Amino acid sequence: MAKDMTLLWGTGSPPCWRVMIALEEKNLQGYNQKLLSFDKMEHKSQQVLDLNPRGQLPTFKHGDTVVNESYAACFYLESQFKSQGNKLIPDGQKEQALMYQRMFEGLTFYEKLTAVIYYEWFVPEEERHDSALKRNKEALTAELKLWESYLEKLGPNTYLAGPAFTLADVTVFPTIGTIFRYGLSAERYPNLGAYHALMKERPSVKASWPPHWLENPKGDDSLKDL
Ligand SMILES: N[C@@H](CCC(=O)N[C@@H](CS)C(=O)NCC(=O)O)C(=O)O
Repeated sequence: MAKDMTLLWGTGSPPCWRVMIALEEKNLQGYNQKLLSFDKMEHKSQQVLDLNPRGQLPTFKHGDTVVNESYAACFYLESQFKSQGNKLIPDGQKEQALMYQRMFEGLTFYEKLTAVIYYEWFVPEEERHDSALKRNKEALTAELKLWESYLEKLGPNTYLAGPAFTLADVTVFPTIGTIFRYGLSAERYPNLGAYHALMKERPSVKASWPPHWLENPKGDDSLKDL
């Protein structure tokens, strides 16, 4: 089945990682995949642009259907392969509402993360200000405290929307994994630390762990003081 799927992706990209986790959870291993290099600007190659005019990764195709946005691809896979692999949208009214809520808050979380870790990539040198980066770090810290409190309220060994693993974990974990890669302190954020440890052991997450993180297990630690 997965032979008619193609994923163009980049290592360490949280949006790509979301789709890779979803594919694993739905037992869709064996899809065609091509690892592209952002450094070499391969995300702007004709192969990508033909499918994705934004020139972004992930770029994903199933048969002749293209679904590039990572959230869209995750919803699409769950809906098309409902009874295959793990069920990713809970039936319960409260659990479902919380899942949607956390998924879309996850976009804000990701935006606040990138405003810090990709600051130099996003902002040309002459427009950078220490005060702006400081403000972005404060906004990320406030966001981290919010997620820490969400997990604390749910209790130990929880996923983001309650006791079941859902699309909220598929879409938001790559952000949390990246934050720890950049040195976030599990002592200062014990609930996020426990969640990160739980998710690291999940087969879908292990199978899709960014290859360059495996090669260099120690990332930079620019978020260690948040
Ligand atoms: N909203 C898109 C975002 C994808 C995205 O931002 N991808 C980044 C890599 S993490 C990218 O390709 N950036 C290159 C660019 O925008 O030119 C999604 O969730 O799929």
